[in-house]
Amino acid sequence: MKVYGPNALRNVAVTGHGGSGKTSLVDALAYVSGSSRRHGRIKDGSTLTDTSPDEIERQHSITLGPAYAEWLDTKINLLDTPGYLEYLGEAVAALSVADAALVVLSSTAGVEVGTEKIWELCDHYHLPRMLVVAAMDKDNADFARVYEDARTHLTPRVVPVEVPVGDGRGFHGIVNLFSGHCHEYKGTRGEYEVVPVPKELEAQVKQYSDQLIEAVAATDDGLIERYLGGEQIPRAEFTAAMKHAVVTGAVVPLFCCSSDLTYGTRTLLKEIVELLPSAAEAPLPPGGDYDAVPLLGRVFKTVSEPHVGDVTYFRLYRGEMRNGEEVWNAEHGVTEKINHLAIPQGRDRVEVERLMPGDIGCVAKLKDTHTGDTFCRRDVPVRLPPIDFPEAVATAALVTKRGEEDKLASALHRLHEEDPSFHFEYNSELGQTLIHGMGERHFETILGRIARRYGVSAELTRPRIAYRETFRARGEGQGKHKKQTGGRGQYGDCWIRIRPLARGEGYRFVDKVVGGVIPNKYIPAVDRGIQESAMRGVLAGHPVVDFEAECFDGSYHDVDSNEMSFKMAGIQAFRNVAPNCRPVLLEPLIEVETWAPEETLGDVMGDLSARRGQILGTDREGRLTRVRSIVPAAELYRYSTALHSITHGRGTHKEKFHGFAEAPPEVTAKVASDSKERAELAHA
Ligand SMILES: Nc1nc2c(ncn2[C@@H]2O[C@H](COP(=O)(O)OP(=O)(O)OP(=O)(O)O)[C@@H](O)[C@H]2O)c(=O)[nH]1
Ligand SMILES: [Mg+2]
Repeated sequence: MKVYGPNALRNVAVTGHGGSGKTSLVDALAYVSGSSRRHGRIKDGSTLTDTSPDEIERQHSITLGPAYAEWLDTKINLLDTPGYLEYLGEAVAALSVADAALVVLSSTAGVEVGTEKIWELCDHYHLPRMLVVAAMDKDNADFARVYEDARTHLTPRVVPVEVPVGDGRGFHGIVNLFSGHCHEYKGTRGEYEVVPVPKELEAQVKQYSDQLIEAVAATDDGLIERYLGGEQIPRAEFTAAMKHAVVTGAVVPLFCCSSDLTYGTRTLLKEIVELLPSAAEAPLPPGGDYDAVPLLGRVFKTVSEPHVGDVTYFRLYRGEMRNGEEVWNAEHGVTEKINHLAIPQGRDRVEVERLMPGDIGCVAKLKDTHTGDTFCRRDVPVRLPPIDFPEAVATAALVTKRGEEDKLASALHRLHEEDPSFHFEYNSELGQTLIHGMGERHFETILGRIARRYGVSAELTRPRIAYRETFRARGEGQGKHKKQTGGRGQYGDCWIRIRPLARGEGYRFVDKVVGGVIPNKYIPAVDRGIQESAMRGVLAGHPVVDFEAECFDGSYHDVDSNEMSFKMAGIQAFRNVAPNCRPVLLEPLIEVETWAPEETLGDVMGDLSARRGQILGTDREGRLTRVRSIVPAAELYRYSTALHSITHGRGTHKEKFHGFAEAPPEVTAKVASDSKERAELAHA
């Protein structure tokens, strides 16, 4: 394999909404360039970057897939990303190491939610972009409409640089506005013949050309003067100005292609080389001054592969890396030996002796290196800021067979290191393992991997709810603990008053004992007893909160009293008094923000009401409407799945803990009876 230096490298994240044609395009580009030997197809499960069994089975991408295409003495690294929002973490990882993005638009659907989300992320990472309308050969493909859509919903700076000849099944050529040539496609490797521009397209070509030249000239004072003076701008000069406009984001060029037919792929390869920044030109990652750092690389993906073990993918920013060398992982403080240094092409790895700065490589069997880590030299340690993985939006509980809990935890741990967009915890209050991530589809993928790779089967269930209890009335009473069993006895006696506190105030203990009726040293024991008993609940076994307990009287025995006896007295007192203080159940409430298209709003709000949600308000955000609501946590299980189906995949949501509120009587009754059942089962 040829060695490419930073000037001859392009790092491009191929992104867009789910199913827009990214994987097919990456495959076609690699194939047409000659860097990949066959032209794979989604339906045959033979593409370069959808290689895992679950990707092949579901026919969509789940993880990011690295590939490359060599064209015009340049190595174009293509990072194929999944489009579905459940796997957004993978797209974020790719964007965080790319120098530019190729945003793929569906020729039939145009701009979709995923496109908008990706667009925001590209803004966040300040990435130069090219847009491409893929699958132009599909029935109902409509280039003009998609262009209009991109202009209104993504950016007014989008400018077509190509005009398709024929839409849908009739798609057979492309007019290139740079050259003014019309390409008529022949063959299956993007080959074409130059033919005259069809008469019926002349007006359109003229309009788009003028628009393109004006847009580019406008970014350069000298150029605009010459253009307005009627001068023809030479091609090389125009390309340089165009590149500058693309890199600064002043212009976003729009292309079109068909990956299935390979039409338009050669131009796309050429324009990636000509218009997108090289690894030498692209800025170093933000977060520090890395100019003088001799070695800097970022791990953006790790995956454990059958027969190979862990494979680590990284982007090198500074310094060369040689096979057999050692690097320092500052995150985990370990020296890692680089063995089998390779360049990834889908699931294949082309072994190389050295990797140049700017390139993307992979290495097998590292000791302790995970997604997001930084490679550097031990004498100049650096840690790049962490990758901004998206916040979790869904939670579920996991159950596994008895005795498999440890295996499950260690499998989840391994997988989390590969995919930091999910995390998990054992919640001791609920007695459940909880998983937080991007949605049920994400969880199912994770469970599938755990089963296949580690042989642990687990299922998703409804998470238990962390209810609380509190009081609505005051009460007072005694707790007396007295035991006389042969030798030394036990004696503790206290009187307490309980008073409700405001929501969120927690627990307060007040010592009102006078005259030493309970010796000072035993009073903390009474407090502990009350707290311990309150933890076990009154109504339904959930911790009691927001109340004050005041100890105001009691008695003791010179010989038999001790701390234990007064703790028992505190427990007794709470048990006696609490049932008379009108205990109530508190349920956790979640603040939910839902984004949905206007036309689905009725259904979205109806669904929230059915979940006992209280709508706080709605407002417009771009093309979507945001609905703010407060919904009981108990009603939110599988909300992301429901929202997905109500909005046909276009809705998203965020959750944030809001607080506790008194549960309605029917909920209280149900929770209390469930808790009684559980207690009886436990005693049986
Ligand atoms: N007719 C036609 N179909 C295409 C073309 N490109 C992709 N498709 C089809 O469109 C569907 C989606 O293509 P993918 O390449 O998987 O799209 P993707 O953007 O990678 O999808 P995700 O990974 O799920 O986000 C598949 O059924 C493809 O066969 C094309 O050029 N022409
Ligand atoms: Mg894909």
